[in-house]
Amino acid sequence: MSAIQNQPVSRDQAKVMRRADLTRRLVARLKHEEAVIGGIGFSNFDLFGAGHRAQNFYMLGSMGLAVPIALGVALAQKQRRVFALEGDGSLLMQLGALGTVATQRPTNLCIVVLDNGAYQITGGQMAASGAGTDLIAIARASGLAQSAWAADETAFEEMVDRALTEDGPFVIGCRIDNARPEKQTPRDPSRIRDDFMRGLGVKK
Ligand SMILES: Cc1ncc(C[n+]2csc(CCOP(=O)(O)OP(=O)(O)O)c2C)c(N)n1
Repeated sequence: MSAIQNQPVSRDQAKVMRRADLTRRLVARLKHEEAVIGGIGFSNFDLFGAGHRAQNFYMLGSMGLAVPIALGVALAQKQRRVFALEGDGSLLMQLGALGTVATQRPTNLCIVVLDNGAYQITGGQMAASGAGTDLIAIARASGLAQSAWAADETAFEEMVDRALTEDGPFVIGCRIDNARPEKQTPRDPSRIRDDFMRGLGVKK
């Protein structure tokens, strides 16, 4: 049994949820300047759409970097909880990051995998996850025992609460829809970097 969810469900059993709604639910639970890294794809658009926070970083341009960036922040600032919001296509491009997280074992890191089975932002091409590749099974096999699919929104919130209060690393798998994002992140990478560094207290 996974430590992060009391009643584990398979990817097929997990409810397909609204990506923007899940992102809002996550952000609403953050009270202690937790860092959130939104990966390329619609995950960072929805993170911006949920309301800009100084501790948000929006990855533009490169797939698969939300987890490595979040890992770096988690290791550098162990007192801060850190979330990575990564699309399934992007995580598939950087699967080795899961083994690196398992090796480093940051207790303050939670990876949220947003799985729509597709590369949505580039036109909805099917990803391996859409044909049965189970990213939570891969996370567990990579050494991340506290990995589970969120059965529904209530389970997702419970899992986020555990990630905010208990020792990780955690991986939360979310089946999500293909809705268009409500907003787009302004494309200004150096400003995103500088704002984030200020938000983490490492730049004046
Ligand atoms: C190395 C690399 N390959 C391809 C692209 C083009 N690209 C940008 S986003 C994206 C799809 C991302 O898929 P996913 O992470 O599942 O997010 P979604 O679009 O479904 O929200 C692709 C193929 C890229 N930016 N970088």
